[in-house]
Amino acid sequence: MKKKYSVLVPLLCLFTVKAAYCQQSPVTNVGTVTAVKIDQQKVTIKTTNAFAEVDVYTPSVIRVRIDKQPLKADFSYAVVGQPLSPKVQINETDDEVDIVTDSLKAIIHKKPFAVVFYTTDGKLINEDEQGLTTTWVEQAVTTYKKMQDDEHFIGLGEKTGNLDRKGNGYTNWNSDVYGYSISQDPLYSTIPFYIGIHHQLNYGIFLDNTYQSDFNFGASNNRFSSFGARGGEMNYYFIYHKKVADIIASYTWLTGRMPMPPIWALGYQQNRYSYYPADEVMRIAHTLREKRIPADGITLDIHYMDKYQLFTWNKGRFPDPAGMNAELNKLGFKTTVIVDPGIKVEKGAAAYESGLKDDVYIKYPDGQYYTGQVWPGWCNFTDFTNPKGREWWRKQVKFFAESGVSGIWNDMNEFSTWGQKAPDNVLFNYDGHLTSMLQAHNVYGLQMARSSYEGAVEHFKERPFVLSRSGYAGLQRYSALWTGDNRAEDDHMLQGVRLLNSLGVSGVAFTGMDIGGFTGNPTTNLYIRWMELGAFIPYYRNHTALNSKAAEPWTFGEDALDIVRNYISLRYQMLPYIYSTFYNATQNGMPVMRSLAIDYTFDPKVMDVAYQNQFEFGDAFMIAPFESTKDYGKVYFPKGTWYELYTGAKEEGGTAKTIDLNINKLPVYVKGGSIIPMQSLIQSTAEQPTDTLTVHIYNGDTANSLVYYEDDGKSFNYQKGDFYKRTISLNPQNNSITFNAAEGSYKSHFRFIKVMLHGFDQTAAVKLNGSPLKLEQSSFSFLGAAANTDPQGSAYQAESNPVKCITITNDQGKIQLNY
Ligand code: NBV
Repeated sequence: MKKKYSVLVPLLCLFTVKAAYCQQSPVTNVGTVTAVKIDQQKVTIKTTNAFAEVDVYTPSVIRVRIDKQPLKADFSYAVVGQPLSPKVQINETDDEVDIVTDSLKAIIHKKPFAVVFYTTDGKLINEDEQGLTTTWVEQAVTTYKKMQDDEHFIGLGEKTGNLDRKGNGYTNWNSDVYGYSISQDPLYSTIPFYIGIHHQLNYGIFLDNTYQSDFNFGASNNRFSSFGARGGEMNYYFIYHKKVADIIASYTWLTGRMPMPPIWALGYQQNRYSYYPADEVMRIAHTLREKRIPADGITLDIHYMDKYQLFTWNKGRFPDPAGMNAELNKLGFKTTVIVDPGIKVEKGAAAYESGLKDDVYIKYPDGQYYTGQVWPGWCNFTDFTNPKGREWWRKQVKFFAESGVSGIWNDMNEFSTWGQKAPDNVLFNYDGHLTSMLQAHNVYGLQMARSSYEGAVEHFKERPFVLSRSGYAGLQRYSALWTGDNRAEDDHMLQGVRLLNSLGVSGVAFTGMDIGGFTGNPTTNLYIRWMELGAFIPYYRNHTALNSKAAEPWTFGEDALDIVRNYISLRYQMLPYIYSTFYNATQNGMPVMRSLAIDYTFDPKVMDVAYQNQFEFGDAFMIAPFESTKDYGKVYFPKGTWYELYTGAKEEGGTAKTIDLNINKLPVYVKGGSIIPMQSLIQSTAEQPTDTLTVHIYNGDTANSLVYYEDDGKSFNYQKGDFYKRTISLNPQNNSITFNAAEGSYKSHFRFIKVMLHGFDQTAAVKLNGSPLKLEQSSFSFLGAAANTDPQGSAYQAESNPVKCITITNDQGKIQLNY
């Protein structure tokens, strides 16, 4: 057969018969290497069909760029980490170029060009799929990686579906997806970063290309995983570490980390589309206080504007916005307002005219303004990829500062024109690299959020809170992200958990979803479950749509209110722990809400669809969310010891257990070894807790530590060292608990530390800095700090799981406890 073809094909072509097999392939491969230049940590390559560059950024991060044309000057909206000067050895032979760092080895094969990554001890981590490697189909470029045996994938940001992305394909094109389905793709954001896992190894790949991008993790093929984009160059960063947490740290080193949020943004936020007029806003605020529902934020949706025109107040509804916001502040509330990118085309309107004057609006190639329709009617859109556009927007943000606003909520920034696709041919400055919608679309939201953030930093006196619906890799530097218009359905609550977990894996630590559901009306039980869950979600905001039933905590009856109040109250008591966990995110990118795949990557159970919704909240808590309709559920406990939060009952790791579900209680467990600083109940972060910090410590087999962090929660002084920080550690090997000396110039609010010991040997003698000390028996409850609403069964079982405690003075020096 073969022989016959080899004779026939040239013959047929010779006679110019138009047969498929003699036409030129529409697929171009990168080809073989024809020239190599090695320059310290960078290898520049020419192949038969392309130009490539392999650059070592750190011992663990290697960048690969490939294009059909000579590589353009480097430019990225996502990347802020610049190549360090790591120790690297590069050797060239006839067949390959070998790059060796302290962490990994990359081999560039020459014939044909293909990249393979190994550990330094020779284990294969990731390799180009032979025969496919990097190819172009017209303008679209794709890199194909061999699918390794039993390879799994996590991440890729805001993507629906299972935790394990294997078997699926995904597209990135930021879209306005009102009431999206739980399998819909794409949604609002693009984070082209994922982690591959196989043979006890894990690696990350970040494709930094803002054109529409496509990822395939074995969808409709069993040969490869692939990533590519419909235009631009192949530009990816390969990251290797032994632990997923370190891969996230490297990825966020590259794309940046979140700044310290204002502490009020970690409290409960009450939202609705829309609260107006001002009296209604005040009624909501007063009701929260009267009903002892702790809260910090009120959010104003589009109706605060005058005919939906940006940078206006509807004076009929809000006659004195600054006065209203000041009154809210006095009650311990901060105001967040929504902004959309569309500026109504209206002669004489101040913002519109000033944008025209500063020439900030997007245009067609013939110089006419692009006009699209949204809320206010026909609109122009600021080019946020233009430094001029961003500067203009920053100036406008002053309007909010003058009205006493503290947070900016960027909506519709995909950007959306009633869900219709905007034309491809509109032009964007792209920071001096003139381009079209095709390349700029996916970064529009990121650049808008950036402009809002930078404007707010400039004009608000305090740390701003910025929220965005759309984004691209690196968004975490400016903004929190929420998952848009979900539905009031059980599977949406669970899908939401996976979306947030995936965003966490992908570098976005500050995330939220509309708690209670945006479209539709939740049942009472679903509402309760979702609000309980919200206490363990980074951005805790209840929101619902225009025509849905009210969803404030008192709108589902007294029983629901009691339960919900308990959880919001618990959230406020946990704030020292949550704030410290956010601090951790600012330092190493670790998400606040964590898929179990981060800490228990190689435990196959965590990818099991039965357990994939379980997640950790910081280092200490594991939450097992279930549909509100279920009476029982199966929980998996990864290795280690676990304690049920409410009773202290122990669960051994490596087992699964069916538990009864009770609507009063969200299944929450504490990991052995955990250190959880908590405070007394407050109604808002504007209120001071008592002067005792309660530090819960749970016995465990392995050493553990927590960096406790405190500052004023609102100013930028922490950047000048005005913080209070100390590492608290548990070392079961020598039976010690250590509070390292405090660092920073900030004086802790807490004069006393109450150490609560859970699961420790009761007969052991405890010593404080060497002197014997008597422990007290303690009884307490995690729920029920809100008076008289301790749900049945939530009290700690003092007899079977006694807790002992001591109160010590918060000495800034080192404190050592031995047990
Ligand atoms: O501004 C109104 C809504 C907002 O409440 C929601 O959170 C956004 O995701 N917004 C979308 C506009 C369109 C709603 C149909």
